[in-house]
Amino acid sequence: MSDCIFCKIINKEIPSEVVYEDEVVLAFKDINPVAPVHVLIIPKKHSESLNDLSPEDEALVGHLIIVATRLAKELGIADSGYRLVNNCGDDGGQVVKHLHFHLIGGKRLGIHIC
Ligand code: DGP
Repeated sequence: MSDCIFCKIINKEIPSEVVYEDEVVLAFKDINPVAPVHVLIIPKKHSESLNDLSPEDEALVGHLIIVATRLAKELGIADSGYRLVNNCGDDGGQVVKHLHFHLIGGKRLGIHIC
């Protein structure tokens, strides 16, 4: 989508610190990290949110999560623990309307989820 900031990051029109990339997924450092490790994992195909997914996206979503677990290991937070978060829609706190998962870790996170 032409006005989507994450599509621009995928297309390298906006710079980012990429930590992983393949044909269908991009992972890059969040511009406003809330923890020592804060990476965004996104599908290259534009979907606005989890609400846009269909059964055909099952493998893609599985791949996004497997990439997240691999990155957690590579970034050294797998053993200590981490959070994999999706904000869906306005009430869910989603600001950027391109599906993404936050991989957050490297410190003891608060227990509150709302
Ligand atoms: P969310 O609230 O779930 O939509 O989180 C969006 C995240 O995207 C937020 O943590 C900040 C991050 N973000 C927004 N714009 C940019 C950008 O241009 N570059 C990078 N690296 N991250 C961005």
